[in-house]
Amino acid sequence: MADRKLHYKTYTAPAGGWGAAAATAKVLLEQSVVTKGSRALLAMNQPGGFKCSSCAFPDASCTKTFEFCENGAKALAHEATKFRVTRDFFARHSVAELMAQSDYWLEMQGRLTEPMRYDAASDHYVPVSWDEAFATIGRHLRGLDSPHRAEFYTSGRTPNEAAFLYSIFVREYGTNNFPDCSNMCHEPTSRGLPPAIGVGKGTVILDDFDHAQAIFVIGQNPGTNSPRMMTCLVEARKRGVPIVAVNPMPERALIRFTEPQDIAQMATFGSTPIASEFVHVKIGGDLALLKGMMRVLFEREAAGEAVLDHAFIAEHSEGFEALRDDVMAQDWDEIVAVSGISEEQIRRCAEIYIASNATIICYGMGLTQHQKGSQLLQQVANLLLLKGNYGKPGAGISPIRGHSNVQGDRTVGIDERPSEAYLDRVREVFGFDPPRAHGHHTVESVEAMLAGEAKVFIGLGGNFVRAVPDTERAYAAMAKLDLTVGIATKLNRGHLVHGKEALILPVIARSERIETADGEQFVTIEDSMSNVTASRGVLDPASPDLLPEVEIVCRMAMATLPESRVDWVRYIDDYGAIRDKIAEVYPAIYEGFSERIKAPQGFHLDIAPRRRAWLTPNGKANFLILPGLHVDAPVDEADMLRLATVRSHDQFNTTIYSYNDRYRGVRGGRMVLFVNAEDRAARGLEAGATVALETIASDGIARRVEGLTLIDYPMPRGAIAGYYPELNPLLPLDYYDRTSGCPAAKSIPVRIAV
Ligand SMILES: Nc1nc2c(c(=O)[nH]1)N[C@H]1C(S)=C(S)[C@@H](COP(=O)(O)OP(=O)(O)OC[C@H]3O[C@@H](n4cnc5c(=O)[nH]c(N)nc54)[C@H](O)[C@@H]3O)O[C@H]1N2
Ligand SMILES: Nc1nc2c(c(=O)[nH]1)N[C@H]1C(S)=C(S)[C@@H](COP(=O)(O)OP(=O)(O)OC[C@H]3O[C@@H](n4cnc5c(=O)[nH]c(N)nc54)[C@H](O)[C@@H]3O)O[C@H]1N2
Ligand SMILES: [Mo]
Repeated sequence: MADRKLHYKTYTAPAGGWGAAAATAKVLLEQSVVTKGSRALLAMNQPGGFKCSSCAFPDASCTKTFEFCENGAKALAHEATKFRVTRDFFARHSVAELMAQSDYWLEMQGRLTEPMRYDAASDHYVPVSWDEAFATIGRHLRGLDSPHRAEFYTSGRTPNEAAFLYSIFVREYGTNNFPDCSNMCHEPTSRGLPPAIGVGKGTVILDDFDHAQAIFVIGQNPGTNSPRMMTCLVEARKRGVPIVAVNPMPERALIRFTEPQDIAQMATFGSTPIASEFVHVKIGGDLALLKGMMRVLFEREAAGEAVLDHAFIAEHSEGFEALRDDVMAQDWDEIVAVSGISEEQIRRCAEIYIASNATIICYGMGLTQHQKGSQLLQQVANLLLLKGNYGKPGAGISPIRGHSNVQGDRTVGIDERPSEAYLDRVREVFGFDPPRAHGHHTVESVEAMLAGEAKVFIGLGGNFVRAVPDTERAYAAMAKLDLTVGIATKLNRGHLVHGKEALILPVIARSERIETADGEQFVTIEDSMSNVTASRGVLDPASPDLLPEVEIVCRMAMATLPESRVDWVRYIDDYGAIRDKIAEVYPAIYEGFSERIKAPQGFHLDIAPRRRAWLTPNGKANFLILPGLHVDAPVDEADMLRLATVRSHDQFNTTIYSYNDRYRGVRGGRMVLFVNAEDRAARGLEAGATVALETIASDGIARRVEGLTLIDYPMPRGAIAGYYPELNPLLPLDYYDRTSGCPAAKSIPVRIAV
């Protein structure tokens, strides 16, 4: 059904500014946490306080007084909310009734308060003791004929200490089945970059933004998804640094932004233009654009100029000639046709790149979520290598991660394809033999459920069933399981689409204090720029019956592995002891963890390319080739549109804060499609028409979403956008990047049906 209250009006004001300030006040009011929330906001991202859970962009708490971020405030308000989901709530609503409610409604019910178990006879969740809950998990896991029949999901809010212990527990149990939210997100970074530059992480730190001479922001919407990054962009722009934004959607904050911290700007309703060059690329057109830019560099060299860093290339890299041959084989007509960008503008972008001696390229889901996402990132790495943009101030590659600790979780062992060296360390440190066979990533875990091979699903945070592709099939997959466990702060759809038995285990949130028998504990997280910091909650837990994630992991392990070699009892109370073990397993990067974490602003993990050291098999940075210009398989159907599923300004992944998307001018609904007016008219449709969308796929499965309102929007021809997770039913499970396993959620081939 179409949204009845839907309203659309082009947004012309700058992003940020008073709109952001007003939205912050409103959300604190809505969640009834004005005083408590404001107090907590002051502790957020400050030394001695806790880390914002809304994104992984580093905070500048050490240099700036108060970083204001509207979406950080929303995340906090929703966590500190006064609303509660109690046993009475579950007694009032059957699971079938709850299933009929929207994701927004579920979120608005508030914080979970005590462990619950699913009672099939009444179709209600009923209270269960913690002891009984852990006994249930232990019984199921011990009862499986193979440990590979269990899937252990992690979402990236989980702190290092809990994630590390989880990775040890699951490996001692006997499997590497670690589907992770990262598998749907920056896995192309983790898998694509190591063969190129030796690490699967960014090479930039926050300071570099002060030294950059050019910044590219590709496939990323920082004004909404990493608002703290806007401070860096505003400051760079004020210094006259060119900023090139590459996006099929002219995201408002990339065009004009008012810094809510800038009192003068706020008072005068001023704003800063952000992008000096807005590149309105087609969906999936980035490879052609990158090759076009590289082509300009090679053409200039062929004409006798020296625009490349030849010394760097000679000393540090391999594969240069092969890259040049590949790039020069693409002709301009095709580059322009596939990217949707004129040769003239591509040349301007290349000139900006050539003129800069220190360039940062940032990117997000617009690059990773394609069928060849991993290899596409290697082309980003190539462009940077050509001018030696690694290991000098102001330069490097900067994947902007999503969840606040998604990078940290992977660093400390959440990895379905662990290295031999790591497994050897685990054996030495903990004295058990970890399994060597690779486990399931997210898509493979759903496939295992569909095939009836998987029996148990444990979700350490997140909302798996709403985040994964192919919603209907995912629901069916979960229903086949014997046991599903959701370890969470808030009620979500994942708790309602459950196995034969099901548990909801509520946790202490990031903003809340953790007290154990040993006293107050803190946790640590690693941000998108490899900075590790402490996080200490300041609020009282939402209920006395919550447990910290660390304790939940330890007690699951104790219930499952009575003969365990690991001192779980100790780790429940002493988080310092966990950090000591992290240091033992990862001496190269975490040596002296407990001491180093005492620094108020934390410490940086070593990033080898910053030293121009290359942890690749040949010890060099490698130019890698991706032939052709397409990152998604071309589809031979005249009616085809490429669908990008994106986030609105008022959601955090599957958590919906409201039905508005301020900067895109949408109010009162999420069932919308942003479409180019000519594409709409070519189909004989009026603006505001309600349509259905169908996936074009050859697997014989019909995928359709109804009730979508067409909004005329400056999209390139052939491109269409709508919201995640509402459009996940259109994303086929096997439509993913084969190198990383990441679903291609930004380039689903679809057709409009009426
Ligand atoms: N408030 C808030 N903050 C968040 C999140 C949230 O949901 N809400 N989610 C967190 C998480 S887990 C993540 S991963 C990040 C996500 O942050 P982003 O990466 O910014 O996320 P998206 O909104 O999915 O899409 C990014 C952009 O890609 C563009 N795009 C789509 N297709 C293409 C393409 O083919 N090429 C190019 N160049 N661009 C394209 C879209 O128009 C959009 O502007 O944010 C994190 N922070
Ligand atoms: N079509 C499409 N699909 C996508 C994407 C897309 O762009 N398009 N993006 C993908 C990306 S980038 C990601 S990262 C995934 C996100 O996938 P997930 O990480 O699985 O999803 P979230 O919505 O972030 O999870 C929200 C839930 O986490 C729980 N939670 C919140 N805080 C905490 C905490 O501190 N501890 C614990 N234990 N639980 C907590 C709450 O109960 C909340 O309901 O989705 C992916 N799916
Ligand atoms: Mo993400």
